Amino acid sequence: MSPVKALIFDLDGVLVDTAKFHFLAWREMANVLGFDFDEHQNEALKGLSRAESMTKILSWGNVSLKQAEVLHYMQQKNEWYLSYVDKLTPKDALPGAENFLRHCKSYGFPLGLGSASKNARTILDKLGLTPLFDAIIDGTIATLSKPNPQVFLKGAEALHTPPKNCVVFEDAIAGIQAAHNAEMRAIGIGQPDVLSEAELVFPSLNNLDVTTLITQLNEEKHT
Ligand code: B16
Ligand code: MG
Repeated sequence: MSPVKALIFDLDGVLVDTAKFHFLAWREMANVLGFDFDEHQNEALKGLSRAESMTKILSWGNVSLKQAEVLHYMQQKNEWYLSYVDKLTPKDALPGAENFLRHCKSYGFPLGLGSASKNARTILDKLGLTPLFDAIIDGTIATLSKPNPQVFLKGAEALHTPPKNCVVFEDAIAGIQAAHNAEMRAIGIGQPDVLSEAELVFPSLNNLDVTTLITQLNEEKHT
């Protein structure tokens, strides 16, 4: 059993709920293009890159655009999205997130962020969480989307820790798969039926104890 030496966190859905802002901004764009989509469809966008989300949304509306228009609308969506992000404060971190990060740090674990978002640093700054991270790998550094393991492998490298000694916290199925593709163990944050591929699943980071969690992980038959 490989000892746990470093922890890597996804951002959206684990530390903060920015999915609702992505939804509002993408929906604004869809409405400008003459169609609509709902929150259920939005679930399928979680963890996807901006460009992949754009492709999926345009297919829902049966809209085809020239490449220059695609870039224009993605930029417009990002501006709308950032206008919501701009209002974030430290109180918007998900329940228990900051406490858990501090608790893990107090046990000496190096912490990494592994997010597909190109806006990850802005969001962490708004939440006041940036100083807690020893490495931040975001969508400006990782070019291959989850379930590709690139974002987490780069995180492990930046934390000077072999992948097998890293544990990932993720809310998206593709993110759990990315962790496993990196030969890391994955803790799901969300619903057990959705995140059944994860070694362990919790509803949130609230009230988690890192030593108990590692004990449970070591008892897991899949590890
Ligand atoms: P941006 P995560 C992801 O963040 C979101 O889940 C996904 O919905 C979004 O499309 C992606 O970031 C890119 O975000 O447009 O800000 O670059 O879950 O990997 O932290
Ligand atoms: Mg996520």
